[in-house]
Formats: sequence, C-alpha cells, structure tokens
Amino acid sequence: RFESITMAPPDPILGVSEAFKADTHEMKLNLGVGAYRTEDLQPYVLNVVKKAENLMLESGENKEYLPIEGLVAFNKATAELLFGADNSVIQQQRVATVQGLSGTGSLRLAAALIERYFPGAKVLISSPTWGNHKNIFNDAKVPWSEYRYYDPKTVGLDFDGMISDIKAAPEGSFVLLHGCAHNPTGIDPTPEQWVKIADVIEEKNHIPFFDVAYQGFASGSLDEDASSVRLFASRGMELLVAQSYSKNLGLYAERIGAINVVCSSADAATRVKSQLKRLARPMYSNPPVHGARIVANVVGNPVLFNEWKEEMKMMAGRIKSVRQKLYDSICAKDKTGKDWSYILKQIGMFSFTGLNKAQSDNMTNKWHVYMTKDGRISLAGLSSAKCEYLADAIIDSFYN
Ligand code: PLP
Ligand code: TYF
Repeated sequence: RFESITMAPPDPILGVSEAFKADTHEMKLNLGVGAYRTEDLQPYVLNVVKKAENLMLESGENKEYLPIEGLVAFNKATAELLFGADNSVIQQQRVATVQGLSGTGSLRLAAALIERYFPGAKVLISSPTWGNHKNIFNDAKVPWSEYRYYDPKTVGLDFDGMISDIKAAPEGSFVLLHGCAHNPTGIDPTPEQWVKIADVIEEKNHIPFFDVAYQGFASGSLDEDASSVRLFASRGMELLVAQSYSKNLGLYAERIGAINVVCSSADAATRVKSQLKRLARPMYSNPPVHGARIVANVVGNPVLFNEWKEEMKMMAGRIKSVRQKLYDSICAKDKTGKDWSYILKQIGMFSFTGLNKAQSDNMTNKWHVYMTKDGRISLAGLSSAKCEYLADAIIDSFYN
C-alpha cells in the first residue's frame, strides 16, 4: 500500500543546502538558506544564549510538560517585546498569546484558527513571498491568492499594484504582511506607505496578519522593526502576528516563536486563546520548553537583554557591511553604468539580485554559488572576503 506513494519534490530552499554539501569546489558559497554565519562562515551561537543556558542549568529547571499555551513567562515577554509593554493592547489585556513551534508552527496554528472560525475567508499573500506560506495555507485548507508586491522593472515595490489588489479582495480577507525585511525581496514599504496600507485594510474590513521573523535583525533595533505592527495596533484594529526567534536569537533548531491575536476586548482574547489551545492540543499537545526559557531569561534580565541588543546590532551590522561591500565591488567591476543601488536599498538577511532562473543557474553551475532560483541570495552567508568573487559571478551571470 505504501508502494503507490510517489517521491516528494525537494524543498526549493532546503534542497539548495543539500546540493551545496555535495559540491567539492573550493570557492563554493552557500547563499541559499537564510541562516546567520560569522565572517568565517560558521554558525553562530549568541553569547547571551550561552549565558541564559548556564543560568538555567544552575537553577536546576525540571523537564515537566508545559501547559498547552506554553511557558507563561515567555508568552508575556514575547508579546511585550512585539508591542511594547506600555502598549494599550497589552495594558487592556487584548492579546491572546500562545507559544508556537517557531514562526512556521505559529503561522500554522493561525491558519488552523482561520480555517475553523472564518471558513471560506481568503488569505492574501505577497507575490513573491516566503515559499512555505503557500504550503502552510494549502495544508490548513485555507484559500489564498496573491497581491502584487515586487516590480521587476525597478527591482522595487509595486505599491500601486499592492494597494489595488488589497482593495479588490473580498471584504474581511486576511492580508499577510511581512513585519520587516520582506523575504525573499528585502524590499519593505516606507513608513508613509505602511500608513496607506493600513488605510485600505481598514477600509475593506480586512484583518492584517503579520509574519515577524526578523524583529531586531533587520534594522538592528527591536522597536524600529516592530513599528509596522505597532502602527496597526495603535489604530485599534484586530490583528494576527506570528513571531520567530530563529534569526534574532539564533535559536533555529529550538523552534521557539508565538502567535498573537489582538482582539477588541480582553474577554474576546480569553476566548480566542482557549480556542488556540484547543487547536494545538491534538496537533502537538504542548510546545518545547528550552527555547522558551532562553527567551524569557534573556528578555527578563536587563543585563542579558542589553547584551542581546548589542549582539543583534553586530549581526545586522555585519550583513549591512557585506551588502555595502558587494555593491561597491559590483559597481567597480561593471563598466556599463547600470544602476545597482537597489542592492543597498534592500533590508535584512536577503538581497533580491534581479537575476532570473537561467542566470541563477549560471551562478550555481559555473560559479558554485548556491542560491534560490528566484534570484535571492542570503547575505548572512556571505563574508567580506568573498564579496569580490560574488561580484564577478553576478556580473558574469547577469550579462551572459
Ligand atoms: N516567515 C518568514 C518570512 C521567514 O523568512 C521564516 C524563516 O526563514 C519564517 C517565517 C519561519 O522560520 P522559523 O519557523 O524557523 O521560525
Ligand atoms: O531561508 C529561508 O527563507 C527559510 C529558512 O524550518 C528556513 O526557509 C529553514 C527551515 C525552516 C524554516 C525556515
């Protein structure tokens, strides 16, 4: 009976790492998956994480099950980090927060909530978006459609297209927005554009659904990266926000994140939370504790919290500096006068190079630079020593 099951295709992002491993070329470079690397291209465990883990070991924490909703201290810390502790949504207890299995699991739980309580409602996702968004909504049986986002002509935001597609969607749709550092494009709306996006969403009675996978990692400031979410919250809108600590605390494998549902009353938030727990119970029963304790310890300890902010600035700063160096190298080598400044305007871990599929294939086949076929490169996997080589590869691939 299992004989009839066919082979699943490899994941377009995680499959890149597999191909990279198999390559033996000395100049090979893995710019596929979005994971932070040091200047020596090694994975990085944050010092604050090690310190928090030492504290946890010393205090002799047990391994009892968490409640379905997760670690209470984590849920409080994560919502306050997102909205700000003095935000009225927190003060009025209007946020239902449940610990999730990182960003992905939190999005999946929100999708299950939509499927159950808003049957038939559509989720609008940006074109393009993080590939797993489509998988998540497909598996949750939530219908989705795309809104225009990326304009290949300018390698920038198609703002008018975005606004008119959000306007054209059926009233009461969910609009998935990347809180900061849009994946895969690295192109974010400006603060003025965010205001207009909030206007049309409000006008159409849509429900904003934020995916926040890079708070503090994009600009280096936790507050700045949360400003889009806080703008919507300040208007008294109901909203969904999925959070992840994979990137900003480097806790990829700990699977720590949360889903927050901002409701119009504390009473509604209590009811929504009870339903989120009801959805989680048959899926995974309760979430893992280790990552939750790390986050709660780091955020709850003023010394560690400040150290975390410094380390985040360091990581964001390293990415910004290779972004600048890559741009400088490309400009110095390219004699055509082409404007490459979009590389500098992009934010976060990724750069959308504007390379098409054939050009991206050339990057991999000829230059051993591994990247996704949509032209995205993860700058977090680039060292300043490799910028010149990458610039050669990009120019060769772009013009051939
Ligand atoms: N959402 C976006 C836009 C992402 O880029 C990522 C990770 O790359 C995630 C969610 C979820 O990652 P995780 O499940 O590791 O938190
Ligand atoms: O590079 C990206 O966009 C992500 C990385 O469980 C990732 O896809 C990898 C594994 C995972 C979640 C995100």
